[in-house]
Amino acid sequence: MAGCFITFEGGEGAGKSTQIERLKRRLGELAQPALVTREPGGSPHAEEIRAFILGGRAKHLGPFAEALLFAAARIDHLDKTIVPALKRGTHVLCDRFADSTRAYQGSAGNIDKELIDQLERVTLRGTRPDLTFILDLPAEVGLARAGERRAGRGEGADRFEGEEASFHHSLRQAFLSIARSEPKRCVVINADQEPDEVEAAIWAALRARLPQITRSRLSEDAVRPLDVA
Ligand code: T5A
Repeated sequence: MAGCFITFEGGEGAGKSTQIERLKRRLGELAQPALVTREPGGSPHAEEIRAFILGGRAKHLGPFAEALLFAAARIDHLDKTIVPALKRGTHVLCDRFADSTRAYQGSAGNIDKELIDQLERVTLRGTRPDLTFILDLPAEVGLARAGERRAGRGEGADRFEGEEASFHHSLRQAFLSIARSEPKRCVVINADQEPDEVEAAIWAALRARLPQITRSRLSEDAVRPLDVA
């Protein structure tokens, strides 16, 4: 596909949304159009499923049923938003994707890995991220950040923020384990530093992994020889 598919993963309050907006801005300066989207959500039907899950209404069904709901939302998101954008040459920056199901429902929710593998295969149908940034930080630091932000908005903890500390610690290990198992796709970024430092680390990794999107499309157009054939 013409666009690059980049996902951001990590525990609660890791700084994904903050960094996605910064990256979109940088890419925009290079005339590299990027679409920002999120999971669960990112398409009208998937947003409905998001409200249902994060409102805690599927919790009593257990982690496998929740994984199926995340997958249903992902199918719609892929079909309506992600794949069309990639096909028209727009890069997609996605706040969480299939690795979150692996970590939250698979590892932390104790679902058999083989089952998660099968679900992922039928859900993604071959559309996998070109690059995944795993924003890593101690669970307590991320939860404190997310809690502060929610308090500022007068909101309470959502479905997963409200889980016990052990759940959040196992999430961190799950994301690190995904990164170890797929080193070509995943880059672990230390998210326990200032936003500018995190941004610089992400940009350096992007330049190393996907150099074609860190160059200006405008200057390429300027130097491209005329097609005289
Ligand atoms: N989920 C999702 C599953 O269980 N399975 C799945 O398959 C999927 C797709 C989604 C929930 O669903 C679960 C995981 C989640 O629990 P959400 O509301 O989308 O929920 O929440 P999160 O994805 O966790 O995102 P958050 O909004 O909580 O965190 P972000 O986006 O990682 O962090 P961000 O950038 O909003 O920053 C949080 C706060 O910290 C500050 C920001 O200003 C903000 O106030 N901040 C920093 N502070 C200090 N230093 C830095 N470097 C900072 N960077 C940001």
